[in-house]
Amino acid sequence: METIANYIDGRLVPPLGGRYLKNFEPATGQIYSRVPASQREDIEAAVAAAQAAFSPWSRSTVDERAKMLSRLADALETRLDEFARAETIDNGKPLSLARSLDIPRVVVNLRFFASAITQFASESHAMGEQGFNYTLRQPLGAVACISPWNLPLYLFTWKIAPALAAGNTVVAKPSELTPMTAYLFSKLCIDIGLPPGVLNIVHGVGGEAGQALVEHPGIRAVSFTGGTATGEKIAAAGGPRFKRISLELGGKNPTIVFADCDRKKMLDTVIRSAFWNQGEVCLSGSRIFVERPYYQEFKDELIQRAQRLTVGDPLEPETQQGALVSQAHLQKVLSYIELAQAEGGVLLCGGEQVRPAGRCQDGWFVRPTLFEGLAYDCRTNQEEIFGPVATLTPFADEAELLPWINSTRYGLAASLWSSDINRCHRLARQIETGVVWVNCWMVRDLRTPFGGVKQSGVGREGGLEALRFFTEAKNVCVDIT
Ligand code: TXE
Repeated sequence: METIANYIDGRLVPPLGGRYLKNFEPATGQIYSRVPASQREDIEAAVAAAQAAFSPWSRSTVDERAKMLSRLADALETRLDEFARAETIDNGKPLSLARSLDIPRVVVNLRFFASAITQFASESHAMGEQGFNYTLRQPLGAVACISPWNLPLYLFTWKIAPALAAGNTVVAKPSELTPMTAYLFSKLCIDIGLPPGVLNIVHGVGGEAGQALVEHPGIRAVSFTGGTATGEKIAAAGGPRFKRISLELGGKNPTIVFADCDRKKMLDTVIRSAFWNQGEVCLSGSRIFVERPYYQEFKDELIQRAQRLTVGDPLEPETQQGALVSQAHLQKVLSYIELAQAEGGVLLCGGEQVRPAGRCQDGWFVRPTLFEGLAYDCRTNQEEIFGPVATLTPFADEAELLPWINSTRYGLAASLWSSDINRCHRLARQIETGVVWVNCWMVRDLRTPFGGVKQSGVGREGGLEALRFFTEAKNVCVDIT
């Protein structure tokens, strides 16, 4: 059984307290490795290493930092299959997805910020004959990146890449449920010669290692992706310590289908937006609103497609739906399926745990599930389930639809389907989310601002927004009179 190590000051080290957590393979329900249960003293060591590395790293040239990130991307690209397999075993997602999306996106994240930092400019404000101002964008120091389990290395690198590119040093804590690819990544950092202390990776439980990291006085900023309840704790710990905080939290995203849309393209996409990655995506379209005249036809087609999705061993090439990340999460999703029925929902398909024959019989699988007949404001339609469960609701017109869409405490993303261009622009303005996709879903241009409103988060990631988050603006005012 593999024992995962922390990566501190350029070395792989055991947790100082010697405690470990069990790491499970979701597809089999079996323990397959051990993860450090790091504590405050491990965080102390990692922050000290990051602080010591800050001066040389922040003074290195933009080209030097870009080169390091590119080297990491190149090294990872040659080991794509190994990383994809490790991600699948650790998280439960289909290998086809880890191979085509997760790990290629890691390479893109690293390359994108290697390039973006070379284009990162700052402002200048002229004051006529009196002089001028210019803005320096300086790195903050040691920063924390805390990432979740649903897109493990993808979201991990989405945070560390801009932080490092901007000249900060990092203490990162991956989710304790999916630590493996971050561990493999730490070996890659050693292989390519990343200077010690620039990136430190500490594994452990959120409430222990994560909380100690957020509270540490040496940490200047915290970039977090995870659940809204955890986001609240991070804001509560970081706020009074005046840390800069970016929070990417949950979602309860509407998919809005008008009868005049391109139906083939829409159906191909909606089936993915509802069930892709087992619905464990903050952007997943879990509330599907359909214009009434098209409702019955849409419903019949979506049910058929959902029933055709193959659920099973994520390592098998034909599998489309893998396992949920943990037993606790499986129980959470099943409890929402019960709740939906108690709230009067009509089960259209799925609604049950699956026990595939063979090596995955004890894994944590749920069949893609659709409900109809639920009020827009019931708990099933208001709370984030984060599993393969979506609801269908017919609507009459925009006036009826809008309050329903905007009724949740979340506001991350929406996907809007219609060929009426004016309607699309009109609704895009009125939907209360940080991202609106028109006639698409999950199309990502990494230069765009990414994040949510209301309880979906604070701040924006992506492109210049991320580089601005990880730098401090200093105005230098020059009087030339
Ligand atoms: O995630 P947590 P959980 C949602 C989804 C899911 C729910 C709970 O609805 O069912 O959140 O998931 C670290 N201080 N999302 O509890 O706890 C933790 O170790 C510092 C949406 O598994 O938010 C991990 O590294 N860190 C989401 C990270 O936070 C703490 C993705 C995320 O875990 C901490 C995941 C603390 N006090 C879940 N407590 C999205 N937005 O994509 C935990 N952590």
